[in-house]
Amino acid sequence: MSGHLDEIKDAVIDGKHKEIEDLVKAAIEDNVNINEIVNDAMITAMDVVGQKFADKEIFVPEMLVSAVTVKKGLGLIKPLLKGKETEPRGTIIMCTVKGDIHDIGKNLVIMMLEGAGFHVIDLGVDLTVEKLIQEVEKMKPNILGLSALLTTTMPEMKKVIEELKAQELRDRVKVMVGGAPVNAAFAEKIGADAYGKDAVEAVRISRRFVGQTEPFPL
Ligand code: B1M
Repeated sequence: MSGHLDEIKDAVIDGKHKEIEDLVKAAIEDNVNINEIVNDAMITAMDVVGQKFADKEIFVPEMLVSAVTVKKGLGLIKPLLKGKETEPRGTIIMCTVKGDIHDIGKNLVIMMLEGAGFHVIDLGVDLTVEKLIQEVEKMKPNILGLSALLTTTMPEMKKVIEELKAQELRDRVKVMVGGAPVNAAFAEKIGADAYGKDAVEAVRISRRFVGQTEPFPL
């Protein structure tokens, strides 16, 4: 691993939010691959942070400072991912489900989708089923993306899908689910259309889905 990647990874683990931007800038200037900065330095660092939290070596405040550090770093990466397409490929609503405020993964997926030319409506975190259904009816997206990082909030994804069915909207929108505790078997069990393992996979799936839904009534 290049020295830059080690430095960025350590800065995230140690929550050095004042230093992260200079470190990421330096890596970009030295032509370090952006995917490596994100995957091999930042995401790997968050896994270390998660393990330290599980082992009770650190607590919520430290985990939060690491999250802030990643967000600042990603802020510099975002403009570099912007795509060249002028016509949006399709519309995607993204959010983290009710009871869950983790948003780094969701934001990363959004950055990649926007870079690939999708119009993404970010509804943020802790989204109620009711609000989501309202937004689907109003914004008529091709795809609804749901993220969850807690095992306790995964059932919210099922609730959303059931409510889409109850409101006769299920055929009009593809549902993609993702987040660390989610897997393909869970996605299938709750009736989602796809499980996105990571941001790259989410883009691949979204490309496949656009144009495959029944249009919303006018
Ligand atoms: Co939380 N937290 N956290 N946390 N946190 C985890 C998830 C945990 C695994 C840590 C641990 O114990 N090892 C654990 C969950 C355990 C479980 O459910 N079994 C946990 C816990 C317990 C908690 C609290 C309950 C702690 C407490 O208060 N006692 C609390 C819950 C708050 C709440 O949500 N109600 C809490 C709080 C927090 C912070 C606020 C401090 C902070 C979040 C800040 C923020 O997001 N703005 C935080 C953090 C940072 C983490 C860890 C360390 C890192 C998460 C992360 O950002 N990963 C996490 C441990 C871990 O995951 N290793 C942990 C990096 C990110 C890029 O990965 O989100 O998986 P990820 O996204 C990936 C893929 O999953 C995928 O693409 C992304 C890029 O590859 N993906 C999708 C994600 N969404 C997708 C959607 C798609 C497709 C792909 O389509 C729609």
